[in-house]
Amino acid sequence: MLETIEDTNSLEELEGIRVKLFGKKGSLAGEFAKLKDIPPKEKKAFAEGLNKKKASLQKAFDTQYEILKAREIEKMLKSEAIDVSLYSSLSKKGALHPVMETMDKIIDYFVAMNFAVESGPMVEDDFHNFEALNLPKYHPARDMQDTFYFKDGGLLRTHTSPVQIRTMLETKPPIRMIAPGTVFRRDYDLTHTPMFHQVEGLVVDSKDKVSFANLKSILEDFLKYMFGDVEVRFRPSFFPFTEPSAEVDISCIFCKGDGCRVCSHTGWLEVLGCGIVDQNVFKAVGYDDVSGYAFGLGVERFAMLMHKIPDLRSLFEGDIRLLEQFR
Ligand code: 2NM
Repeated sequence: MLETIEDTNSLEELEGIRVKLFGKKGSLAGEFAKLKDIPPKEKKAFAEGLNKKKASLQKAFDTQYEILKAREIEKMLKSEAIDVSLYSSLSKKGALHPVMETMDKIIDYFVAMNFAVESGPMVEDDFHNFEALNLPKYHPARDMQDTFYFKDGGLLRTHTSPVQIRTMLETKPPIRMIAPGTVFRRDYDLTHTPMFHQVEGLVVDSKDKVSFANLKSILEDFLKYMFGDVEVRFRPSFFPFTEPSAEVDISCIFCKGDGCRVCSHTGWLEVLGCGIVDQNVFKAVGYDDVSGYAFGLGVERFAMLMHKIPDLRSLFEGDIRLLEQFR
């Protein structure tokens, strides 16, 4: 019987033997049944022999079960193996989200222009997000940004400018940097989402090396790189952290300046804010006798204009039908 167990080649075959041997009507049960006809004197020896036989059969069975089970698992693994290197015409390739693709294109330009790429925390404090940027407490300009506050006084940064502050506090001039990143404001409509992305830039050097002309020149070149052959104009504006300040428009890429719904029939699209860094900002970081220019832009707005996407919110819905158009 031992050989029979060891000769089995499948779990099914082994199961057949298990039933024949150990089953209710199996051969072992039959032999145990004979016990009642054995003379009392011989009973003990008979039973001992039988139990020994049963134990050795059980051991052989268990061993054979492990062997066959292992063989079966191996066979299954082989037959179900997936060749991950195999080409399939059904597989779909992912792609960068249009916002990130736009961000990368912006970063590429400034890296080529020798700007360093810096980053910082999204959870900021009052000093780095406001105070150091010439926005003292109770300054009316703080209403310009609706801020998400934490109970402990921390806040979600409303712009990436705190990265400029941290960079200036950590290093000495000259500085030539951009800060791409996620920012947060309490705003939600056709053209605003509570989370969006900015790229801000900062150049600091001795006073003879920084001028508004430098700022104009690099932003004009940048906007032609992003949007092709467009007109660029600078309009006087106000930011607490720059003086003078300007907003930058490009001629409408939809109507070429003739006037349409996207540009509110002005022929111009606002795309950037910029200016000469206010001396109060330098005072806050301990810089003396330097000058600087800075600028900031919203990446989603750039992505919308470049891809002609009408509703900003569609960039955040994760709808595969939108995303598939950018593969
Ligand atoms: C803008 C517009 C104008 C700006 C200023 C600074 C800093 F830290 F140097 F003061 N960083 N970014 C700035 C200036 C940002 O965004 C519309």
